Amino acid sequence: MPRVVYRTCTLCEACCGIEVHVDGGCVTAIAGDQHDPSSQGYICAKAGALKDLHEDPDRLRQPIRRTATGWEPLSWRDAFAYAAEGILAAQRRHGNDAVAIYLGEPVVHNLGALLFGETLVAALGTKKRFSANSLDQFPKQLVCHWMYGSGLFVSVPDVDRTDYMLILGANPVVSNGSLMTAPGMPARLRRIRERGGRVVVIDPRHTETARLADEHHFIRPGTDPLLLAALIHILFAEGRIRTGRLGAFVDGLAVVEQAVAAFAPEAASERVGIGPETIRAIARAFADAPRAVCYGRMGTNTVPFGTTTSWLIEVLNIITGNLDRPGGAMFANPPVDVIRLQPPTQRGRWRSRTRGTPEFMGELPTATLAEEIETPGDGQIRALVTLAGNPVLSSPAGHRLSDALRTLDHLVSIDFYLNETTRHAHVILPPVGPLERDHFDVAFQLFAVRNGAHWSPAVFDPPPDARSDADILVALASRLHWGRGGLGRVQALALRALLALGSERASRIALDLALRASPYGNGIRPWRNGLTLKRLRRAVHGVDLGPLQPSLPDRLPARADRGARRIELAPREVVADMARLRESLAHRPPALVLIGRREARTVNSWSHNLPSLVTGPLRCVLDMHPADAAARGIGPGDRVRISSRVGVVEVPVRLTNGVMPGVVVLPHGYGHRGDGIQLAVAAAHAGVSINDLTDPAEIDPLSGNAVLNGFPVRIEPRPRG
Ligand SMILES: Nc1nc2c(c(=O)[nH]1)N[C@H]1C(S)=C(S)[C@@H](COP(=O)(O)OP(=O)(O)OC[C@H]3O[C@@H](n4cnc5c(=O)[nH]c(N)nc54)[C@H](O)[C@@H]3O)O[C@H]1N2
Ligand SMILES: Nc1nc2c(c(=O)[nH]1)N[C@H]1C(S)=C(S)[C@@H](COP(=O)(O)OP(=O)(O)OC[C@H]3O[C@@H](n4cnc5c(=O)[nH]c(N)nc54)[C@H](O)[C@@H]3O)O[C@H]1N2
Ligand code: SF4
Ligand SMILES: [Mo]
Repeated sequence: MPRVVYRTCTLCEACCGIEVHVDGGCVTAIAGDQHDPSSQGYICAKAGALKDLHEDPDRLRQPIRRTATGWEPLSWRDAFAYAAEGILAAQRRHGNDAVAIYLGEPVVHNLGALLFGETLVAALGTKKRFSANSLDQFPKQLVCHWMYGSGLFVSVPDVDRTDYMLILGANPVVSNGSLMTAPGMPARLRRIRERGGRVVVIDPRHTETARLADEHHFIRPGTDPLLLAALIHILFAEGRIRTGRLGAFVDGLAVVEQAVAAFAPEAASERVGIGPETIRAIARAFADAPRAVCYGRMGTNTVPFGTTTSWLIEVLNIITGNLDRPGGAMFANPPVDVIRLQPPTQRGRWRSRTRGTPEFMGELPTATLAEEIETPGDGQIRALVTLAGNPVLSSPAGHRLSDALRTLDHLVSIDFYLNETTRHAHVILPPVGPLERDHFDVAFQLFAVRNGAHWSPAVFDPPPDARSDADILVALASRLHWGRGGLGRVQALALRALLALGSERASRIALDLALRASPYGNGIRPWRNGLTLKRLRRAVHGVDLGPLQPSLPDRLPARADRGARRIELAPREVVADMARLRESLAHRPPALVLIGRREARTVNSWSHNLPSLVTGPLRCVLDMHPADAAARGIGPGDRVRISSRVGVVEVPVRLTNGVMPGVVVLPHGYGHRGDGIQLAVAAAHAGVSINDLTDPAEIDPLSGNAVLNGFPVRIEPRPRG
């Protein structure tokens, strides 16, 4: 019988509502759900690939173990025992911190992995936790931790009500928005202009987003903090500071004025690559707009001044009175209030053994993972668990990490692909695919531009003897606990309850309680008409919970270091970093720097095995300005050799005026070449990995975030023969 299941797409942060049309065990079509209040029918080209993923013959459906003669299937029982044994052995011999965990990006698109990943981390009892967070948005989260009191209390651009949107280092038309859950960005940007507003894009590339903007300015990679400091400098110099009602609970305005004093537009302009008069015009237009917002993403985070740049963006929004007001930068009020349900975020409880960087939110920088494995001594990593991650393609010097993984005593990968990372595993525990499990977005409602909630039921029953991420995590955690007893009493009781209920029922109960406890819920009063899981499940298209509301200072998270609910406009460590920024003005910039690129039909490193996403022309090509090419004797379509401090790759070149001279652009997520991967389609579109060039020695010193954009490279024509 044909049927339709309504749910959300789990492939990116937009969380679009989709209709999955099914006949028997087959997906017949995937369409946008017109009745989803958030996405209203919008989907991108990737949604249809959920069908490919469901059907992918390369997707692992049974645990496998590496043997001297190749991979060997084994039962779940044996797989869990084998996985746990190796971890326990390493911990017995070398201590808990000899076992690390890496959590990849898809964890946040997976309710079970999000909830029970924490259970596994607790059972491991290790300080060696790594994730994609430190390859991505940690700078922004650290700034929110310092300024607002929680790394999870993240400001979001109110794109639907703003009159002026200044976009730095983000390409939401292709990425579909990040730390901004806003499906259908092209239409939302167009509507800003239709209502008389302006969209201004600052990017070293003339991006797909820039094409929809009123203004686009090239910027030299990594210099956004200079531009932002100059904008703020102008606002102080011209007496345009208007904190409005925020003034009552913001501290540190005078410190900020001091901190930007040296950054007049004339001082910054040359390095930034934007003229002083243009910088002045942007500052004035931003300040004069009735409602304005500055929004920065990957290009402002994965750079040497990631934290300081992210801070200056918040400062610009606050000193123009645009924080916590419609059309500015606002805070979502999610149906599962993660901030209230979790202990406050922390930093600096321990440090990286090799680099001395402080832990943030329990994590160490992923840029240090390889050296933590390589460097002998107390706390050397001997065993690793990867959960939904492919750090060999996604982290700096991935080729070096690949070699390091080979030396581990034990690697357990929870993943449904045999890819560049998991091929080094001793055992792979593959979960079901996204259509075979329920889902609810806990993470992305925190970043939504409009409050809402959507329950996504499984489209198919999982195949017999299959396990979800939740099942796998709980089973592995309990085996570790039985073997070592690492959990505290409360956690051990919770684990027992989990095992008794089953992870699926346990997640539903937890979610129902969280919804009831939220401002939209009925508490436990059955006569009140609030949100419960039952009601949510009946609303198959999802529910709208209204526009974002001003909510400060009341909702500023309570924090240990300050009694009152106040905003710290000038956190000490970022202010101190302004000295480093000043010094950077004196450095000679490299002749050629490399930045990344996302393309419409990719999902980081793991979409290239989905046939519908790899059709069309070759996409792992280097974009280069014709003048830079001519200076090096390079013609269109030539293969070139790119070298950085850490590696060399060869790719074809595409000449375009759409990049700034002095900047070259390569997409990430490619490089499907290693022996022993089981990705037939991806291997035919292998490309090269940009992360064989990125340098793990370069990090943002405050957050430990990796530098993935704007690093120096040399480019030569490939030697012939
Ligand atoms: N140079 C450069 N590097 C980058 C970036 C860049 O812009 N430039 N971007 C960075 C960013 S923003 C991110 S977020 C990271 C991503 O870094 P990672 O998360 O390490 O890498 P992904 O490519 O997302 O790989 C996800 C893995 O999860 C598996 N997977 C998918 N769904 C599931 C699931 O439901 N359960 C389980 N168990 N596994 C699943 C896939 O098979 C794949 O192996 O890459 C970063 N790396
Ligand atoms: N199609 C697709 N969508 C995705 C993903 C994907 O792989 N493919 N990945 C998802 C993930 S994990 C994330 S985190 C988001 C990321 O979402 P975005 O941040 O919106 O995506 P990016 O394409 O990385 O955009 C970064 C932009 O910064 C620019 N840039 C680079 N360096 C600088 C700089 O120094 N200054 C300035 N001003 N700009 C700079 C780049 O040219 C690029 O346009 O996308 C998500 N959505
Ligand atoms: S934008 Fe595309 S990939 Fe992202 S959630 Fe929507 S349909 Fe899925
Ligand atoms: Mo990301």
